Amino acid sequence: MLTYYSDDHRLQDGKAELIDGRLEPCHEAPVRADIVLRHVRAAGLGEIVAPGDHGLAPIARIHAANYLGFLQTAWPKWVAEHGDYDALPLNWAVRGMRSVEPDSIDGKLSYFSFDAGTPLTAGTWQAVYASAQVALGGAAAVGGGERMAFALCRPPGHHAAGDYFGGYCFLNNAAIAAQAFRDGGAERVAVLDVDYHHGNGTQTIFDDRSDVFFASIHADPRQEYPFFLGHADETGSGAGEGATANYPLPWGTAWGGYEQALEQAVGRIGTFGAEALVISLGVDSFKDDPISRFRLEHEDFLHIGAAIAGIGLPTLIVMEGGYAVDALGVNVVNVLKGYLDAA
Ligand code: OKP
Ligand code: ZN
Repeated sequence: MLTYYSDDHRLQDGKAELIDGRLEPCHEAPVRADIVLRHVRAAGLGEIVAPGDHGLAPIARIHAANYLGFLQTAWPKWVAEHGDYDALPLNWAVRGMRSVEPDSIDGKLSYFSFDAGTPLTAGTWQAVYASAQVALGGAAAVGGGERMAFALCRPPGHHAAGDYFGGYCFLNNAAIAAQAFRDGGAERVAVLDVDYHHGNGTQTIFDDRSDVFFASIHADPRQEYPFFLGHADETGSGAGEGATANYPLPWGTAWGGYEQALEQAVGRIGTFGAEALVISLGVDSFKDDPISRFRLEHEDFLHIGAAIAGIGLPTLIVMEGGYAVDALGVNVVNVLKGYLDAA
């Protein structure tokens, strides 16, 4: 297998996120990708490849032009207004308020985001652009005949929608890759999101589309972030009715409960008839994850990999979350090994 990777992920190195009422060091930090890369190398899983530059066009297939413009110009505007420190939005439009894009940088930050856990920094654009390129490099390899590739994306992407950031995500790498498969000739594409958190961005992007099936297994939004999407009765809208499947699970879920949801999701993807598969791979379902409350063990990630291989489609595995840094490499490599052993 091939692993796609770019050193530019380091350029997103935020100082702090607002979490549980405190400003704390960012969980989504460069060390995450370093550890995963080291374990992929040590396990001898194959070559590490640079993605090349596939340009802005495949990103603009998913993200709105005004949002991409905002991401590329926000930093100097923020510095001019406040100074050379990370930007965080602070308030949002809720029921009864209007969605009119403000002129000031503080207003724009709020308009294009949904939480205060996702600092925009000097290097954010370059890092998220590179992360999207990593996904596109992997998609090109799979489109070109590789059975599976691993896109070691960082920052992650699945919380980012067409025109807003949040949940450590700015560009939706998995959605960009899924669209690249479509534009490369695949009639139908499936996205399976196994991150602990619901992939609200990906779901929103493909909600009304019948050509991209989205399935997500995640902590119940009644209990867990991102709170406002991911319920079981969300099944897609318009032409996309029936092309979304959500499997919310309670805090404390261990392999027994997880496996049942995974089997159902895999079954739905099988009947959808996709020609390519994108996996949003979060390993924050691990028992020791510092911000999550599932109870998966190291070995359960082998089973996730095997289940993905069982779908039998050309597959791009895209890195999303996972914050138990010491365990991150083992858990990700277990998914990859589980896949390779079963394929
Ligand atoms: C990104 B990904 C928990 C607050 C959570 C944001 C979590 C983003 C997760 N009390 N804040 O899906 O791994
Ligand atoms: Zn997550």
